[in-house]
Amino acid sequence: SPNNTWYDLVVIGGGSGGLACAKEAAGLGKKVAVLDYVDPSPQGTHWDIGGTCVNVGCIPKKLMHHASQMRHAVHCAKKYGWIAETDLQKPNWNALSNTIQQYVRSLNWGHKVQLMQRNVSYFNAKGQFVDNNTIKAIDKTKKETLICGDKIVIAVGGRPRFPLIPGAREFCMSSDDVFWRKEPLGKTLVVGGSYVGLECAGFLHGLGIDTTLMIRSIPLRGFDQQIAHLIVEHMHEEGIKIWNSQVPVQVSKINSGSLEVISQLNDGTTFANGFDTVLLAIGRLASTSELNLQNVGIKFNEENGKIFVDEFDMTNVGNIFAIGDVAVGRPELTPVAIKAGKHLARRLFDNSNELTDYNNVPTTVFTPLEYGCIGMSEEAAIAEYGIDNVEVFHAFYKPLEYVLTEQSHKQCYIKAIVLCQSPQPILGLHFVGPNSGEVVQGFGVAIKCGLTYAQLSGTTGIHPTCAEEIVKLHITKRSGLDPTVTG
Ligand code: FAD
Ligand code: NA7
Repeated sequence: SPNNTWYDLVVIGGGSGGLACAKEAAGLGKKVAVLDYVDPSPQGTHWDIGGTCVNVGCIPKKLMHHASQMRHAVHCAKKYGWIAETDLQKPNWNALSNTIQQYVRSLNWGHKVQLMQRNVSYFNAKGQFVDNNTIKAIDKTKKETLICGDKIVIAVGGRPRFPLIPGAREFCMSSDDVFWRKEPLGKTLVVGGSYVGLECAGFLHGLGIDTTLMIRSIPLRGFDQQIAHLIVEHMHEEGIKIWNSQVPVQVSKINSGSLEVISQLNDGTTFANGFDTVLLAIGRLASTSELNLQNVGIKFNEENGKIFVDEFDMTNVGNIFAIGDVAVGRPELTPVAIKAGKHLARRLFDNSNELTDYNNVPTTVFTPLEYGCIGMSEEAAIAEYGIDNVEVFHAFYKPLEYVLTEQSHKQCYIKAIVLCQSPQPILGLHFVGPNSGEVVQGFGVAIKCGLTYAQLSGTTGIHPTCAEEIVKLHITKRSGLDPTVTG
């Protein structure tokens, strides 16, 4: 009955991880509650159930990326004999964002239906710990409900971080806002060298927006740096302005209504520039500051709010678990959060002992030229095994689909990092080119199975594709030979 507020499982956060965990537990016959609540961004943007991926992450991002890739479509079609009067300039932003938002709303609705079908109780309310079995749920009218659970799962994810500089929260947006904006952005500055910053700068430029990307140190920290630089070089050649080694120190609104950004170089020099929009992508903070973790003594990292967990995703409090972006040391990716949620529910309620494998997780950066990878970067492999024990096979190749349209293939590159010691397992695979995510997914399966260089080379290619260049890799970096693929 609605008055009975005791559950087998209470999940705080209805995003990728929380929903997966709740649905799995309900499927195992357990009584489950999910709380999901979205605090508006400093710019006032808010959204419905489903979390970051559905509303302000993977889904709208990939759709914007895809839309931006269409810019060349008519131009290229003409080369293939299609008759078109004009080239595409820029889309109607309002039409594009409406289409994406409509789709996102259909996903929100789908999540609610799925919870209903599995008899999961959904509370559109913010959760806070009272004690280690009791959660206070506060809805938008400030009404409070106490919800009790045997097991509690924290899956609250994170939100964009804002720098402590004048004007950041008042005048700048983040990835939480860009997908929900009704009006076109105008001349835009994107700040941050993370994948989120690069992807946003990439699709905005592709959508015909005058775009500048500001990077404080290196692009894509943690990713293979040779590839990171190829990606940024490609963005620069596409026409995105790249401003290196600087940070914004102040943002203010000037009379015309546009924004003045004061930036500072490493040597202390400052200068001012005007933009219509400033998008900050300088990292994320876990959404734990209002959970009252101290009420139950849950240990977390003071710097980024992330919760410490063991290999079973358990916090230091025995009946409380944390999964997804909110947990320390987990790759911040949707499929990782979903797997963690499902596995946790099975361990808690189905006598399973299967753990989530947080290693060798494939991923793709959806920059204008996509970058897919799995496993170690070249520098990480060398740091771990020593330069003499690592062989790097590489190739610059030309996608067939680029030939007739004279698109630049300068940065289309592949490398496999191989451990020299028999049986020569592949430690890392990096692919830059069209449809990277589609290409790397299958190789991810092989690497999880322990793929060796001999097995890779023993595989027959599919012709004519870009992916076949991976099984054809044979030039080592050490040899110094030209890695350009010729016919
Ligand atoms: P979330 O999905 O963030 O869900 C947490 C939910 O909890 C949210 O709805 C939040 O509002 C709610 N909440 C927070 N506090 C409370 C509270 N106290 N009470 C109730 N509810 C609360 N990953 C990929 O795999 N591929 C991609 O292409 C990709 N692109 C991305 C692009 C961008 C711009 C961003 C920002 C992220 C992207 N990610 C991508 C990462 C992915 O979105 C996250 O890893 C994933 O959503 C994490 O899931 P989660 O369940 O941990 O948290
Ligand atoms: P990351 O990966 O922490 O990246 C943050 C980026 O923003 C990074 O390029 C930082 O540069 C930059 N940054 C940080 N603070 C500032 C300030 N104050 N000014 C300018 N630039 C700044 O964050 P994400 O949340 O985007 O990535 C999440 C996950 O993606 C991460 O866990 C990885 O698995 C991949 P820096 O390199 O520090 O100089």
